[in-house]
This record gives sequence, structure tokens and C-alpha cells, in this order.
Amino acid sequence: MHEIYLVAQPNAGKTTLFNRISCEECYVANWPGKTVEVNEARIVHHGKEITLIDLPGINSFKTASREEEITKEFIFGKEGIAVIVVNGESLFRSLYFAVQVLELRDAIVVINKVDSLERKGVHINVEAIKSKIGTEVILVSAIKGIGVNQLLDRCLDFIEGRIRVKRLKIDYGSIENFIEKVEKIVGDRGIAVKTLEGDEYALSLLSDEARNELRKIYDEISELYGNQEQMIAIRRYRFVEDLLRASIREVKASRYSERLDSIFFSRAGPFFLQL
Ligand SMILES: Nc1nc2c(ncn2[C@@H]2O[C@H](COP(=O)(O)OP(=O)(O)O)[C@@H](O)[C@H]2O)c(=O)[nH]1
Ligand SMILES: [Mg+2]
Repeated sequence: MHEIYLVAQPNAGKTTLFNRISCEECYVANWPGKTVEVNEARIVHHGKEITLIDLPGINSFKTASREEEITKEFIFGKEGIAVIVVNGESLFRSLYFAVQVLELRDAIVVINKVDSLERKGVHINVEAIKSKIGTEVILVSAIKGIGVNQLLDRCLDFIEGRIRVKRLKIDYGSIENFIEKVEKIVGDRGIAVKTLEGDEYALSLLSDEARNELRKIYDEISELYGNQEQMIAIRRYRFVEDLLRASIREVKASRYSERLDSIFFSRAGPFFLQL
């Protein structure tokens, strides 16, 4: 049995997508070892049985309600297939979250609410996004059912090894050599970046000895550059900005700047630390 997990910030349209795919076969399951319930559904696509899991929405890596903790642990793990649902109505904030997931694990990306983007005259160049983030990107309207079959096809391709994804590697500039050092200690670049951001879950995965070694590296960085968490956020912020600039095009000419502003700064505001 293959498992597909939907991962997203609240309001991305994850549950709408889940319901669209799963029709009647849904049930509520208990997450192993936790008293948290998640929606699951058993589906069959091209003769393959798949369990679809609607993980609790997670606002950011910093928030950690009991429900969000499950989603976070899943992201750090390697099991199953992750489908990240990006909110097309909040592209910047949503992609900022998505790239953090892609730094940690392989996943397929869905950009949802394309019906709404189309209405606004916004065109997304899927190939440009794909080549920058190194994985499959599918445009979907969960409400209208657009792209859903294609998503399931790509999931099967993934399950059966027909597509290969590349782990996302953002260039963190002057602290790259420190990231490499931490990677040698923790064994994974994504986790190395998260530990440098002070992520408590990432730190909890390490031995006391590894944590001590890390402390020395932190001290070195902060002596040289100050706050590494902020440095990472700025670089990641720029990566997403570049990603959007390379892949978003306005089809209609009217109210151009107003709409572009809403894509780049909607909800999150222009200040990266709110992300
Ligand atoms: N325009 C549009 N709205 C959508 C789409 N999918 C979901 N929504 C809306 O987005 C909001 C959040 O959807 P929901 O599925 O509850 O999101 P979740 O929090 O990620 O589970 C709801 O108002 C949905 O109607 C879509 O494909 N297009
Ligand atoms: Mg939901």
C-alpha cells in the first residue's frame, strides 16, 4: 500500500483537494502514538491502491500545536510521498513554506486555486518553477477538479520510480561552509539548515555530543556575522522572490502593479521575519 500525504499551510485548499480525490472512501484515523485524528481515504488509481492522508495544516516551522507537530515530524521523516499544496492566492508566503519542506525531503508540489489566478490574469510558467525547485509542479484547481488526475499520475510516476526529484539546495552565501560543517555532524543538509535556524524539533533529533559541537559552530558564526537565523531567512526570501519573478507573468495589462504586489506580499507582508 502506497501512502500520499498532503502537506500545507491552513487555507491552501488541502481538504478541498482531499475531498475531490477521495469521494466516498474517507474515514477518520488516529495518528500512531498520538491522540490526534487525521482524515484518510483509500483510493485506486490505474489499479494501484493508495492511502491519501490529509495532514493537519501547519502555519510555519515555528508553530507547534499538537496537530502541527505531526505534520512537522512527517516533513522531517522520509516515509510516504509528500504532496505540498501551495495556496495560489498567497503565493509568496506559501512558496516560502514549500521551499522549506523541499529542503528537508522529496515532494511533489501542487499550486492550487489556479482558477482564481486565471481570473486575475496571472500566468504561471510551470517549467520555470520546476527547473528552479527541482521537482514536479502541477497546477490544480481543487474546486473545479482541474489537474487532479495529472497529480495522481505524477504520484504514481514517483511511486514507480519514473520521475526523479532533486533535493532543493538554496545558496546561503557566506555561511555555506558552516552549513557543510553542520551537515557532516547531522548527516543531512536540510536538517543542518534547520538546526542553524534553532529549530527545536531538528535539535531534538541530535545526540548531546552533536549538540555540543553545534554550539561551537553557532558561536563562530555569530562572532563573524551576528544572527544566522536572519541570514538564512533573507537568503530564502530572495530565493522565493527570484522564483516568482522567473515564473509569474501578467496576461492582462490592467492594474499590473497592484496585482503583482498582491502576489509578492499578500498576507505575509513584505517583511520576511513574519514568515
Ligand atoms: N478559488 C479556489 N478556491 C479554493 C480552491 N480550493 C480551495 N479553495 C478555497 O480555499 C479555502 C480553504 O480551503 P480548505 O480546503 O478548507 O483549505 P485547508 O485549510 O488547506 O484544508 C476555502 O474557502 C475553499 O473553498 C480552488 O481550487 N480554487
Ligand atoms: Mg483542512
